[in-house]
Amino acid sequence: MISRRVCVISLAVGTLLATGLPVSAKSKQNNLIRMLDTDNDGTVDLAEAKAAASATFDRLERDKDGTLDQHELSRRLSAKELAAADPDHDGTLTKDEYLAVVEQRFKAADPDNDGTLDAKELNSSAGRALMRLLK
Ligand SMILES: [Ca+2]
Ligand SMILES: [Ca+2]
Ligand SMILES: [Ca+2]
Repeated sequence: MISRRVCVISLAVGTLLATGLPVSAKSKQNNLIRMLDTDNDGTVDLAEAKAAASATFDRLERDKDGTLDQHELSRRLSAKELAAADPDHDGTLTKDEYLAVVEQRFKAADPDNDGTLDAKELNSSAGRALMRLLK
């Protein structure tokens, strides 16, 4: 699957409708949304989160053995979280396993269950846990 990010990135620059959003502290979060929001609808859906996570996986996967170990994951997952996400208990995550954690965290960050994350949801503790896997 090829990300649509490349073609949409130029659109994202032009469409900055920050009117309804208070507080300057939010602007960092908005940058985050714009970075992930490849269809430019103002929210992050699961496909967008997974596309970002997949790119992050490839970036973190320095020794190119196809999996992320605790060292490569750094502090994105605790040892306990890694163990829970690692059904074959070999101490590493394949991309599928990594994306499964992303999906779990996405759902945890989407309490209204509408399939998208807005700025407020991304900024919740569950949303921030998700973001750690995406960047
Ligand atoms: Ca979107
Ligand atoms: Ca590796
Ligand atoms: Ca939502």
